[in-house]
Amino acid sequence: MLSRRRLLTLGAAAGATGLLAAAVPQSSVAARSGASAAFTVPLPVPPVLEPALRTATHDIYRMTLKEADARILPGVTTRVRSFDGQFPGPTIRARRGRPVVVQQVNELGTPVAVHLHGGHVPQASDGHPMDLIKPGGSRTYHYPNDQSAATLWYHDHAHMLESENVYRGLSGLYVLTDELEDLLPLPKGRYDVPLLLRDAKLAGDGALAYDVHDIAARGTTMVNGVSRPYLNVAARKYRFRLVNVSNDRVFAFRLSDGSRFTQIASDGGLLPAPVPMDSIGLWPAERAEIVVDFSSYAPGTQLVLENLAPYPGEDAQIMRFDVGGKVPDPSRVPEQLRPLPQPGKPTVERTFEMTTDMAHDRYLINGKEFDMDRVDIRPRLGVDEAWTVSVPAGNYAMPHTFHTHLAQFRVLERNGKPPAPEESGLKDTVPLVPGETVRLHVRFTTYTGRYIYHCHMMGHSALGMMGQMEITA
Ligand SMILES: [Cu+2]
Repeated sequence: MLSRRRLLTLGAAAGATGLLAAAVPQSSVAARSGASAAFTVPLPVPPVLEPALRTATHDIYRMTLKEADARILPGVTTRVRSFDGQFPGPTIRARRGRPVVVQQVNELGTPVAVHLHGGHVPQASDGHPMDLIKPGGSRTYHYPNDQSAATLWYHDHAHMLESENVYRGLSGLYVLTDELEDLLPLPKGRYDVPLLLRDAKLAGDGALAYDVHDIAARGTTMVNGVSRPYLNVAARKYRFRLVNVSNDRVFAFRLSDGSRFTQIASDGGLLPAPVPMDSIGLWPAERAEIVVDFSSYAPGTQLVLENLAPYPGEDAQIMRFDVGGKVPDPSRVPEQLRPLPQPGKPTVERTFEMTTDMAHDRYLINGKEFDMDRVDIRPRLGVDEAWTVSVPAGNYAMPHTFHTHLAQFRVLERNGKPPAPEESGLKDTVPLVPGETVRLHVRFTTYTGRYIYHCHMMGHSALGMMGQMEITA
């Protein structure tokens, strides 16, 4: 069940951003949003990239960043910035303990920096906003894959350019698996489907229209790069990897008949135990994995994935599941998924206040805009830290998402209370509406050097809501 706290959070976000405030699962979004366009396009699944080379110890990939034509709307061509000609980018499937090397060749006219979101990677491979690949250049990133199975994603992070680059298409999926996850009887193979969700504003000719501020005008939603797809599903259980690859869009999903599903993972991988839900919030850069059981539906049933928090006048329908016949289903959701250690007792306290100075279009952390020449905090390796992140009430009623590079953290408290079960696993991105405070447990291991933390509403990070840390041994 969606916790009351989480629901209130979503409701507050909806109100705060001018979305419909009535984010109530029982209400009929379909009725409210009126007539809708048909679901005419089958859901594409981003292709899994083949390694250019497999050595005894590494998988080596090569991608080219270049412009490409996408088909977001049926019969309409949209020019995008792409990884390897794909929109979204190709999927990398990686295995814990087996490092991946990716050479990125930049054939775009803009500098880029490729960041593996949620990844535990050495500094030189983190895609720091100043470590740019200039047009015509290339860079090789090393991903050790020394962390638990998780749904990660890669995207551009070039300072002040990331917002437009990502908006124009520079993101893709990175699925990390491990032995522990393999042993669980969860839906696998073709029954494990990624859903990369985002929005955009399309001009009359199909071109992507980008305005860093005009986030409410992005009325075209996409799943895996197309608007309003359908997916033929068998009457059995599926695992869906929901990834919000939007710049600034807050989603809250439900199934059109209000039926329950089960959340099994958050940003950093499997939760300790499954959480039944009837709706789920997903903020920019967050991931949630859910299992949906279609076995109780008659063949021919159509279920719509709806957004409970559309902007006024927006279509709330995201995609449709068309249920087919029953097939054997050996999968199940076990009562225990993956135990998580109790976080250590923090010995360092830090505070991060996220504010906006609208008069000057400045987005600040602790009163400062990002400065690449300034180090804001200096965490030590292996030290348990508590980070208190807040968005002051009344701060232009602007929600934010706090994300740190390099570490998966744990939410210790939200507004002074223990986090909801679905927020109790490994996280790297956490939403806040004005008036909220979260207390996080953060601990850096293995890698030293300069990394960043920032708001993952990309319009905000591009306008300065970012800080720099230097991690030392
Ligand atoms: Cu923000």
